[in-house]
This record gives sequence, C-alpha cells and structure tokens, in this order.
Amino acid sequence: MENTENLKTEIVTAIKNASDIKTLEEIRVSVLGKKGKITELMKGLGALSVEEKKEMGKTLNILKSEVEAALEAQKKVLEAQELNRKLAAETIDVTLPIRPENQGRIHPVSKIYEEVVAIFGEMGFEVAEGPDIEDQFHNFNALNMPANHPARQMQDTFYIPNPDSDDFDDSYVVRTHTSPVQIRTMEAKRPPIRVIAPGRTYRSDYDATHTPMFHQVEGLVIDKNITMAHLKGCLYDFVKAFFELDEIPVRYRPSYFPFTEPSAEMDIGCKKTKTELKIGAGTDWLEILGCGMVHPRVLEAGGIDPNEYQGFAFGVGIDRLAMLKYGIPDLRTFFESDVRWLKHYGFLPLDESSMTGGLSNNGGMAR
Ligand code: 2NL
Repeated sequence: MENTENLKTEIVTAIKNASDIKTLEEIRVSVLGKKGKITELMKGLGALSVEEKKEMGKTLNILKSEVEAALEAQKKVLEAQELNRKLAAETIDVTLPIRPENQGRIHPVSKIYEEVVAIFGEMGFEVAEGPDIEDQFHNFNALNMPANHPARQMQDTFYIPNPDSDDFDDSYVVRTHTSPVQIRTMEAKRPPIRVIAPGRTYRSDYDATHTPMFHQVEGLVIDKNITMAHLKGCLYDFVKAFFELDEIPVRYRPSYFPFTEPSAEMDIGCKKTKTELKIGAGTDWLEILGCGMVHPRVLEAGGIDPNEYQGFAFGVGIDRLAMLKYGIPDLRTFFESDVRWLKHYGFLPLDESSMTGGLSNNGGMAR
C-alpha cells in the first residue's frame, strides 16, 4: 500500500512538472501505456490471492483514475499556456495604418454610384435592383417598344438565346437600360412609388465615351397628380447636390424616348475652355440626363391605371457623370483594371459618401 502512495506522489509530481504536451504524453505512456508502471502492477494482480486481488485491484483502480485526472488537469493547463503564448505572439494592432503601397482604392464609378444613392436616398427614394439578363417584355415591350420598333435596333442589343425556344422573340437580352427594374417594381408594388434603379447595362458600342458594359441610374416617381413641375424640382435638387453647388443654371430641351411623353433632356450651365470644363456658370450647356412623364402605355404595362396615376422618370449615365465630375477623358480606361489608373483616379475607402459628411470628399481623393 505504501508502495502505491509513493508511486502516486512520484507520478503526480512528474505530471505537475511537465512543461509541455510532449513530456506529458511520455509520462502517460510510461505509467498507463502497454508497459507502463500501473499497467504492469495490474498485470501482477493475477498472482495474488482472491482477498489481496480485491484489495489491490481497488487501490490500483483509484490510483489509475487519480493519475488520469492529474494528466487531464495538466493538459488543460499546458493548452491554456500555449493559447496565451500564441495570442500574445500573434496580436495585431488594428489601429495601425495600412502600408501605403497596399492601400486599395474605390473605383470612381462606385464613388458616383454611392453619391447618387445618397442624394436620392435623402429625398426618400428606395433603391431597386433586378437581373442583368432580362426577357424582352421587361426590357422592351413594357417600355412601349414593341417588336420591330426602330428603338430596338438603336439600342445595339446583345441577345442571349433561349434554350427552350427557337422563336427570336423569346430570346433573352442583357438589359440595355435599368428600366426593366422599374417595370418589375410597378408589377410588384402599388403607388405611391419612389425608386431609383442603379446598375450595370449593356450595349454593343465602343469608343472614347461608350463601352459595351456601362452604368446607369434611372428614377421613377408615380402618384396621383404628379406633374412635370415635380420632375423639374427633383432633378434641379439632384444636380445641385451632385455638383455641390448652391445654384446652377438648367434648361430642358424637348426630346424623344418611347417610354416617356413628353420627353426632355436636361442641360446644365457651364464654361468650356480648351483645357477646362467649369460647371455651374457660363454661357455653354452640357447635357446631363434624359427624362419625361411616364407614357400611359408603360404605366398600363406595369399594371397601373394611367387615368388614376401619373409619373415622371429619368435616366442618367453614371460613367458619364464620373467623367464629368473627375475630368476623366476616356471611358474605356474605366474598365481596364489598371492599378496605376485606379491609384490616380480612385478614392480612399474610408471617405464615405453621405449628404451630411460631405458628398464627394475631394480632400480624400487619392491624387
Ligand atoms: C437617358 C434617358 C431615360 C427613362 C429613362 C423610364 C423608365 C420607366 C418608365 C419611363 Cl419604367 N421612363 N426611364 C425615362 C426617360 C429617360 O433615360 O438618356 N439615359 C441615359
């Protein structure tokens, strides 16, 4: 008996002194392994008398579970030590600034997108989104552009075959504008409606001011008694907020879109010189967006009674706004993924666009 007491003290002391998991495991094997001390003692039980066997068996079982408990406890201690050591060694100071050469940039298109959403958000518009691949009903027919309508050819559409139909009218398109999003909004909601639909759009066109993928934001307001005066007030507030000016000359020229009647294009006053474009003053004009009163047939296609409701709508090219606001001459460079370009024209990630925090934060511009 004394034997086992001494053995227990010896083993438990060794366990408590073990300074790493490997040593602890060696001790476990030397005590409880196939040829371990306690295992050997247990094997020896067979040679004892029944009485002794009962007594000694009990003692050895107690010893074994005490040793197991000591091993488990020390393992926990060592694991906690190891974790603390790791945590101390791997601390990251999240307040440290990023290495300047690794600092990412916000693309000018993303920046404008955020600014436009901030401005219209403040006016109470909701942001609506929809699929890039559309059926022809939502991209064309519902917008008063039936099959063979000349505007369909005008839009240089990319068509996508419909695997379930050989009929060309059933083929899909990559949306040529974000208007289908507003058709879907009309289908899903009852007026009053006040939404903007920003997103990617696609047309087969490529030069300094056109890329096959580009960005648009369209707006739609529908309620009883909506007039052209609401349109003018809304868009005037938009351009003032966007160009961060208290006053800005604007004019509306008559235009044509199949989905609005009447239709107009909005110009803002500016001064053009050989090297500079100054917005907000001067005798020159710059086209900024297209707009109009929603065509009754478009309201009907969206499931809204044109005798009860009217609406106005507008469409702005986001990329064009970026080119104007930041003086970027060639649209094609926007989508070349050239990091040197992005370093020059991009924005620092923490310069958030908001109506209260300063819209464009030009102080934060990377150049
Ligand atoms: C442009 C012209 C415009 C619209 C887009 C629209 C949408 C619905 C109904 C009626 Cl659902 N109109 N959108 C209206 C007028 C002009 O865009 O030149 N954009 C760059």
